[in-house]
Amino acid sequence: MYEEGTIAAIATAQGEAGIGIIRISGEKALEIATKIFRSEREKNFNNADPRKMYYGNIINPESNKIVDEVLVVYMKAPFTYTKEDVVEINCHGGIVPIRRILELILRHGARAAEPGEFTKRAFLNGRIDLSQAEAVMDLVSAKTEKGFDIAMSQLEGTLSKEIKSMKGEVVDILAHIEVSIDFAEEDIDKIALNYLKNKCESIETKLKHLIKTAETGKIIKEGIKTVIVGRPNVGKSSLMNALLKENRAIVTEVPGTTRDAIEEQLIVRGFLLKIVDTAGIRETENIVEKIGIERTKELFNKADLVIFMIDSSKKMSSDDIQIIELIKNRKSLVIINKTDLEPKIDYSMVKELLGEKRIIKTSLKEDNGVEKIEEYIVDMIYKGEVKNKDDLVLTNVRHKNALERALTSIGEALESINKEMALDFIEVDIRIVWECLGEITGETIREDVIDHIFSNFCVGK
Ligand SMILES: Nc1nc2c(ncn2[C@@H]2O[C@H](COP(=O)(O)OP(=O)(O)OP(=O)(O)O)[C@@H](O)[C@H]2O)c(=O)[nH]1
Ligand SMILES: [Mg+2]
Repeated sequence: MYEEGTIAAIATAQGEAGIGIIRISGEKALEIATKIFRSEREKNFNNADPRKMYYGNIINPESNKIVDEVLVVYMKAPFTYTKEDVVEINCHGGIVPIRRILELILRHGARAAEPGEFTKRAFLNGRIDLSQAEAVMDLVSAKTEKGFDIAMSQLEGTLSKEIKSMKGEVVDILAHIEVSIDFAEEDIDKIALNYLKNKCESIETKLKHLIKTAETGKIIKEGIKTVIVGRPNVGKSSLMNALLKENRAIVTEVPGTTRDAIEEQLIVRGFLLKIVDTAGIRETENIVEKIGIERTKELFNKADLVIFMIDSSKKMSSDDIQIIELIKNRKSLVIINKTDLEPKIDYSMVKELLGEKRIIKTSLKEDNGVEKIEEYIVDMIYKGEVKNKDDLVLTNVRHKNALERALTSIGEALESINKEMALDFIEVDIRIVWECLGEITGETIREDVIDHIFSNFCVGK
């Protein structure tokens, strides 16, 4: 699993940029740099002070030609990203200099790093645990501020700490079982069983809470799939445009304007919203419109949130009632639009049919109510599962799966306790819990799984 040797890779994105960085990590990092780097200030780079930037040139030692003008820094083990000797070369940010320098490094004793290999070394050398290493990847790939904040907090160890504390409790339970097995061979002490039961229940509660946050975590990482539905002409495309703050969808006074769904992504108060404006739903003979409506229904089924729009200047129709049936058991928000016009809608009927749902009144013509919709979306994300907005949130499916397996086993342990089964039985389940928790931080995970995790990283990270 730990491939020896000094590794090198381009750490910055490849394209035209101010600078590009090439990173070398391993025993030979300094030796390689000394071969190819010439600096006025330090003739022998082997004697370079750690963490000091040196100005100079990368030279091809075979031809003595200058490859690029650079800044180089040497970082001495173990106080580096990988806990090994690291050299970073800052060169001009074009594709040619970066690749030439990397080739030179590879010719002088390093090998090309695998995807995520620097971070893998940081993990294998014990600087960070596996969940923190995964957070590094989430940081790099974060598309929203919230996604970034959560990854940052996991890198700092919020999740690791929680898992460690749970593991501590599990170890206590195991120790208790060991002692009880040794001392009370025949009749298991009631007090001991009660103690075990309380401990297991406490862990069960914590696991359940953490697993629940995964729903929020998924939304933060992948975005909220939102679909706007309603009868033709109620203002769906106008809402899409208002949220996007641009005229993306065509808005006209003709009902049936939107024929094919339009999907856009936008950031609402730090969250990614994947929003779809759809063809208005109504009974129709028009074939194009019919297909559009069918597609609306498909999108509807995949959505995390359904925004159902009604026109307050019209009476509700059977088409509305049909949509209400569809959203009954869905996370949905009701918007009553066109409140600037003379109301024709029967509000008591709205209340009766949709009383449970959150209703927001808007006039998109007068730019009224969009803020409330944004607020609702943010609240919806946090509601229930995450009380405090800085709480720990699960964003990784692997972590969630491990916790779900831990939860199953703790449930089985509790069942055995309730049946007053032999302690050995209980112990087996508790050990599984311990292993599942260790998979998250990386102590009890198979090598091939670790390799697989890092293979999804980018090269140079
Ligand atoms: N008075 C008033 N008119 C509005 C309001 N919101 C939208 N409209 C108008 O209503 C008409 C229809 O708006 P759209 O946004 O195209 O409605 P839609 O639901 O996308 O319609 P389809 O694509 O046909 O299903 C346009 O003429 C809008 O300018 C509002 O709050 N008040
Ligand atoms: Mg439309």
